[in-house]
Amino acid sequence: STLPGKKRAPFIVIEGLDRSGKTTQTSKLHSRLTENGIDATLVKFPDRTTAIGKMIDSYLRSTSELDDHAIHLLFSANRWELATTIEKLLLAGTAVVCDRYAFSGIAFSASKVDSTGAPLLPFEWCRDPDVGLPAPDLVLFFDITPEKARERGGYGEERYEKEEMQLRVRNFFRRIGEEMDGEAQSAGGTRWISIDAGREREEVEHDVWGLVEPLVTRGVDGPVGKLWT
Ligand code: 2DT
Repeated sequence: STLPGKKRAPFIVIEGLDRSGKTTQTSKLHSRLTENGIDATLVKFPDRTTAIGKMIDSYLRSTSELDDHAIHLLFSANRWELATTIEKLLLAGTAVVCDRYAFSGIAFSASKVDSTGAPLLPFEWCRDPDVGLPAPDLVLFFDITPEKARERGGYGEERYEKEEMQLRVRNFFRRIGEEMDGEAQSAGGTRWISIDAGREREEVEHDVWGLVEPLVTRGVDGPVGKLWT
């Protein structure tokens, strides 16, 4: 570890909507950290490489059907299977940069509706399986309007990549962010920051680095928090 004293490394999550540039920025951030001599590991959810991840992948590409509750729990299990690894990395002084996390889990599942527009899964039920996961120290929420996303060429072919769905997801992300802000301590110590992802790539990159750099350089005191406990 390159950190001073008994500090551990930070857990940084990047969340956001499709077409927000989230994945590009996450890998840019990871390379920039590495280039600056900072130990960092890139993690992505869903992790489609594990046995659970393969089930998720075939569901997202619509080559399989699954009950809405079942797929929700698989997404959560896919995080739990990496929870110990993440915690160990942080304690060993390696920063973890993560593309999507539990917030996507809630926002997407809670946005599912039946043919009459009624929610299929209650918000609280969606959150419960992720309670107690390693809590990020910082969440950067890449926010983009549906109009901007459309200008960028619209959405892809996977399940959930539809405009009405993305609108509902955006609202749930904002609600989660407001709740995290209001109860930062009870949320496990997570700081939630909204980034205007509709701007030029360089501007977004500049802001991200400005938020992350002090955190990785200084390190974090105390144990890894537990989400929503
Ligand atoms: P990517 O395009 O980033 O691979 O995401 N999703 C993701 C959920 O519904 N629940 C979750 O817990 C996570 C992590 C968001 C694939 C899609 O999976 C959705 C988009």
